[in-house]
Parts: sequence; structure tokens; C-alpha cells
Amino acid sequence: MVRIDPRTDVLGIIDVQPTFMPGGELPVPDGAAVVAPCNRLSTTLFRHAFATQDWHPPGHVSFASSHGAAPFSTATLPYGEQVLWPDHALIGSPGAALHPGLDLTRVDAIFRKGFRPEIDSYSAFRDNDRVSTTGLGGWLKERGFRRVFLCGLALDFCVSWSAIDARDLGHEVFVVTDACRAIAAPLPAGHTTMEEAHLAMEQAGVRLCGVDQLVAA
Ligand code: VGL
Ligand code: ZN
Repeated sequence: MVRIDPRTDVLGIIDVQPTFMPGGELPVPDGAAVVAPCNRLSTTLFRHAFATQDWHPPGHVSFASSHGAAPFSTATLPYGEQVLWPDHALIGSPGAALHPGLDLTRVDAIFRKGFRPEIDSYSAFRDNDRVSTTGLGGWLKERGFRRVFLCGLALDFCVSWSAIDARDLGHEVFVVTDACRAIAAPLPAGHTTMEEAHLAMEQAGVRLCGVDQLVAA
């Protein structure tokens, strides 16, 4: 059991946007199922939360269409290997809005990422070049939040990269796995992006938990 301290614990709701749900441009299997547990976490356990939105301009470097390539292929970009996705999370589009069913009562701030045309950003903290930031790290510090609890989409991309960066910044981090869903794409080596993300989170000291393991103070 993990007892939530509503003053110093914060909930991060990652990319709960229709673009990542069935019917959207880059659907995560069963993605809409995260809305209810995310709401339960934010309304019954936490006093403070932040949300993120993937937020890409047309022609974004992460779009396969920008390279004349097939979705889910990869490209080598100046900052490293990049998976190329279908066009998604277009700035101002309905799919890029926060899901209308998401309860925002406890959401004090919304951070957008992936708006720089030439760099993708999985993490809520830093772009994939690992240099340019969103400001979230400074916000957590100024607000005095110590432990970060994450939920949302997709577990093997934006949630896990955010969790690892929060560890890097010195936070204790919990990923609430049953309030997340994964893309779980197969990789050439035979394993999946989910297995890779699990390993990376374990190495970074990210803790995994379920909604029912968290209790009110
Ligand atoms: C995401 C792929 C591309 C995510 C965003 O939110 O996990 N994944 N852009
Ligand atoms: Zn994206």
C-alpha cells in the first residue's frame, strides 16, 4: 500500500487525448479505458495533478508522411533513431484536445510537447534530443512536489519516458499501470516496445503499482 500525501504527491495524466484512442489517428489498443481510472485517481486521492498533450504542427518530423515513409518504420534523425508515426495530435484538432470525459478539477497545469517541428517529444519533461525542455521539471520543483505518480497513454512511450526523466530529476516515481495502456509494437529483435520500456523503467528505479494499491492519507 502507498499512502498518498496530497501536499507533496502529484498525479501526472499523460496524453489522454482522442488521437490515441480507438477511432483516433494513432489508436492505442483499449486506450479509452484509461479515462475512468485516471479520473478516479485525480478525484479521490490527489489534490494536485498536471496533464500533458502531445501537440504537433503539420509536417512534424515524427510523421511518416513527412518522410514519404511507411508508418511504424524508423528513421535516423540528427538526435537519433525515431519511430515514424501516422499523422496524429495535430495542434488544435479535436483529436489533440484532452479527452472530454477527463475530470480536470484537480489539474493545475497543462504541459504541451512535440510542438517543435524538427524534434519529437515523448517525455513530458524533455524532447527526444534530450536537451530542449517543456518546463515541467521546474514547475514540480517550484510547487514542492516530490513523488510523481503517472497514468495515461502510451505506457511504452510517453508514460515510460516521462517516468524515467522524473527519476533523472530526483523524484520518486510510480507508474499506475492499470490506469495506462500500451502500444506494444513488435521490434525487429523479436521483443516488443512494452518489454523494452519495462526494462528501462526497472533500470531507472521507476516503481509500478495498481490503482488499488494507492490509499488516501
Ligand atoms: C505518443 C507516439 C507518438 C504517446 C506520442 O503519447 O505515447 N506515442 N507520439
Ligand atoms: Zn506524438
